[in-house]
Amino acid sequence: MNMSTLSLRFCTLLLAGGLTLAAVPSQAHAQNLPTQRLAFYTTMGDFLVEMFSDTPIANDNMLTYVNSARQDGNVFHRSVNVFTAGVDVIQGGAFFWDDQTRWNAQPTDAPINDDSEATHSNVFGTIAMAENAAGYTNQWFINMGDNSVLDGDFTVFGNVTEGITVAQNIFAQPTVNLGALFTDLPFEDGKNSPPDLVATVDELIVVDVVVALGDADFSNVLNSADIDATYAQVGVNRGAENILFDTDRDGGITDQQDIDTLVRDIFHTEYGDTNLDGKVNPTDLADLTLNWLGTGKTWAEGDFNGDGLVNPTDLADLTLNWLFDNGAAPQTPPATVPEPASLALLALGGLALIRRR
Ligand SMILES: [Ca+2]
Ligand SMILES: [Ca+2]
Ligand SMILES: [Ca+2]
Ligand SMILES: [Ca+2]
Repeated sequence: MNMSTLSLRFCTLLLAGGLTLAAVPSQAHAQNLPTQRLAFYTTMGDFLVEMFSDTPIANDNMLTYVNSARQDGNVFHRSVNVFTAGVDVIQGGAFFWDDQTRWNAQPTDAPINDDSEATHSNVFGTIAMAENAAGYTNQWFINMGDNSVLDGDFTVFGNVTEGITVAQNIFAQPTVNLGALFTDLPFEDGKNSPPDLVATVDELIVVDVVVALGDADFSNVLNSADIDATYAQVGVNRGAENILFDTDRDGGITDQQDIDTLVRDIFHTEYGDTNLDGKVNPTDLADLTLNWLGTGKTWAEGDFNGDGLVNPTDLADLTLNWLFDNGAAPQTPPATVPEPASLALLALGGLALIRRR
């Protein structure tokens, strides 16, 4: 059976069973999936934080601020070293600068408890919750040396697993004393003029955005739009610090392997799962069916290979992963049982089509 024959057969089946398929409710195409990795994009480069699995309170707290964009645009407001403060630390998460309103504090939620504070040591390259007057809220610091003297006082919740040289470079910048909360404010060397005042945000070291790894469209939710955004980068080489689009870390080039990594390692699902609920089932087939032979379609609409078309190649992906289930707790009511016509179609597709990967 060639492709056009299959297409014809599929259309025939659609005519027979499409109305039933169309009646299957489509789930929202946005799942806020758990992640343990956060990408920090700063004005001096990017780094990746992997959160520990045994610090759920601190992790959830961090994700709450990340997913509400309250970790975006904040400055590194404190940089101290062992000679002046007894510890080597760069700190941020709480304050942003606006050229009109000047210093602003990010809104915070109620303080959290700390968890497993003595489990992880404040060694070089770790990240910990910082405490302000209210307790643990949105501030964090990166240990730029062995700060084990702090152990027991702060929850160390992760490691900088990539881009530690970026953090080291930030740590190496000069600081000025602006008093109050900014007695050790780092500037990117050469950009501060005059050195003891802030005139524009360009003089500060800013964390432009923090996102969960995989959130390639910076929407603060992991969803199928991230796959589309990554497909849009295929063939582009964004360099070694390409955290979001080079998910397999092969040197900055975005290709199909990165899409595979995104789908499998980050979203923990397979091709065909249009709604990213961890299952390939009739709901996903309904999405593909509704967009069959359409153009300009998205991953959520059944275009699994990112070419904009929903056609037999995409059906093959769905077919080969049919009834895949990653075991995650269901987020919606159970899907309906596939109708006979759909099963016949899937069987045909599985036999006739060769997977592209
Ligand atoms: Ca997203
Ligand atoms: Ca790559
Ligand atoms: Ca699904
Ligand atoms: Ca396609």
